[in-house]
Amino acid sequence: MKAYNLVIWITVLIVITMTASAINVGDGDISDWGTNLGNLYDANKWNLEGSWVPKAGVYFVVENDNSTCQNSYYTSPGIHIKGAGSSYTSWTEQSPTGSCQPIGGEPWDVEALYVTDDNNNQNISILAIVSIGPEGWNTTAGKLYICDIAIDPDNDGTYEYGVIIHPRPGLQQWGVYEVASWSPDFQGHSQFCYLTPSKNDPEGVAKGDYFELIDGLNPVKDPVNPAPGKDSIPNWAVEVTFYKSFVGMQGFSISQGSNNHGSKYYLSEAYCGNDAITNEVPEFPLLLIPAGIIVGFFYYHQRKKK
Ligand SMILES: [Ca+2]
Ligand SMILES: [Ca+2]
Ligand SMILES: [Ca+2]
Ligand SMILES: [Ca+2]
Repeated sequence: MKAYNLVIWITVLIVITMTASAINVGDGDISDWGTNLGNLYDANKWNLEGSWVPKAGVYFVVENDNSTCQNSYYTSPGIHIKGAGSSYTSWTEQSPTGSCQPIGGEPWDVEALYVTDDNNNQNISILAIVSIGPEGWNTTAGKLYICDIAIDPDNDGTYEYGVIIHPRPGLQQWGVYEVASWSPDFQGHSQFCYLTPSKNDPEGVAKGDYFELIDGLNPVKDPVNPAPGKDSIPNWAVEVTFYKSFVGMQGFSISQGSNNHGSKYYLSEAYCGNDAITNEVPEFPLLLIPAGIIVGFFYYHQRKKK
């Protein structure tokens, strides 16, 4: 019976460590994603790996700056890690075009994507750290913004839903839409940039917030004429939360997904396009090891009885 009690205790502890407390969207602050993320407001801590690590229950990928090659825009490899909570591994960023990315340097960098859900299994919350602000960025192709957030609730590679970050004609800012098709970015590198909805009305409207983080040593506030270089461009946070029912995940955790295969989230900037970032939440990843421990524990005590 003692063994049985211990198993219950272990299970309770696992559930406590797995659940993330609610994310507060609209507070102009990202430290609710984990106290370490408060370091991203600090010019001296921005480039530390630990500053990007969130609290338990938050799945994340960071691709800040350029890990594959250094050039005039990037003299250090930056931060490239992915994981869940304090458990993470280093990660080599993929380059679909074979070029150093983000092409054009910091103005086109998508830095990080965080995803979590709440204790009551009601909401999905997403945090993106990006280099293009809400005013957009002037280019020869016109004014460009970061793309829509693409959501694949069953992790099969098709993004059936999207969240509109910037309003476009007929589309509502922060609307969560069912997707008919995706347009690529302006150079064709990123497959999933701007969504075309399957019907006029969104499935629902997320609560969203887009605000500036303090960046580096010399923030330049003018998004039209920035100085190149990783410390001269302001960085921005995009924070959204919405009901799981909007994306067909009612009653499912993000690690279950709508089909028990996890779920996937994707965000690209809109021009040089190969700087896309994908946050895949694998099926039950946090449960596997603790469940193994429990099974092993039972096995050990059953054998001990005999
Ligand atoms: Ca917040
Ligand atoms: Ca960066
Ligand atoms: Ca990046
Ligand atoms: Ca899908």
